[in-house]
Amino acid sequence: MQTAYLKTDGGVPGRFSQEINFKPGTYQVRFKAAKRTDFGGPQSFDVFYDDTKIGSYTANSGAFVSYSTDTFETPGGKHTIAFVATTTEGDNTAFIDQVQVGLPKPPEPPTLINAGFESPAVTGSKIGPFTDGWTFNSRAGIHHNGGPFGTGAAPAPEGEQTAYLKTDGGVNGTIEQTLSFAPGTYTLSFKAAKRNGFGGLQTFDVYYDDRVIGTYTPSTAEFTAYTTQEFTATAGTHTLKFAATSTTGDNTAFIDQVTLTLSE
Ligand SMILES: [Ca+2]
Repeated sequence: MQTAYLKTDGGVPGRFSQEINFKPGTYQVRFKAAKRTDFGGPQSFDVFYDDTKIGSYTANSGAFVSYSTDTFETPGGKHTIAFVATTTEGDNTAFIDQVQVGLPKPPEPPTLINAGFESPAVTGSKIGPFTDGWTFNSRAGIHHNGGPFGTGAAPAPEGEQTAYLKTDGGVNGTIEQTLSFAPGTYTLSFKAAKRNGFGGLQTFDVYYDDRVIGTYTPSTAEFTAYTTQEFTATAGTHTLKFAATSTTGDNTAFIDQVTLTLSE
């Protein structure tokens, strides 16, 4: 029924903390965080064990997402776990809930945030730049069934909204998301379609960091399933990106139902 929140407002970053009586050992803090929607900017924050920073985070989705800190060792006794906001300007809020201090768990494969582009909920469309799990540039956005693309957009294969990647005015759309990966070999799957009855075909590349793991040109208005090449991720944060590559004309591809799969 309740969450904590960390605000930055009037240049004062929020902070909350708790002193815990530890048994000696290795621990990790786990929690869920979400951003405040439709007001202010994303809040970033650090988590501390006493004066040791054990993680830095930015709550950039309106839905709660699970996070785990780095592991830390304690000799036992009383120590303080603190959550400290790090933005210094604007009026930014992160909500934090379900904080647990526990034994470390092995890293889990990451979960894409807003994988079906259902957030933010729009009645028509919303063009970037904005961030909601994914970061959309000025030629990418979210489209609702029946929105301004009209019959040019097939109904979303998942939910009621899709992403779109445009090229126009010589600027290419990009949609990207940075995730904390567990090591392993992954593929990214998604569905894509072209815009019907207007403009040309959109081509786009899919990236794991700087590496292209697939190049696509949806040629029908019906959504088609695609899967990238396998890519091997190391532990740590990496970025998945859809980047339009057509350079002239007014071209649009719709994308939905993105799935990240650990294959081994
Ligand atoms: Ca969707």
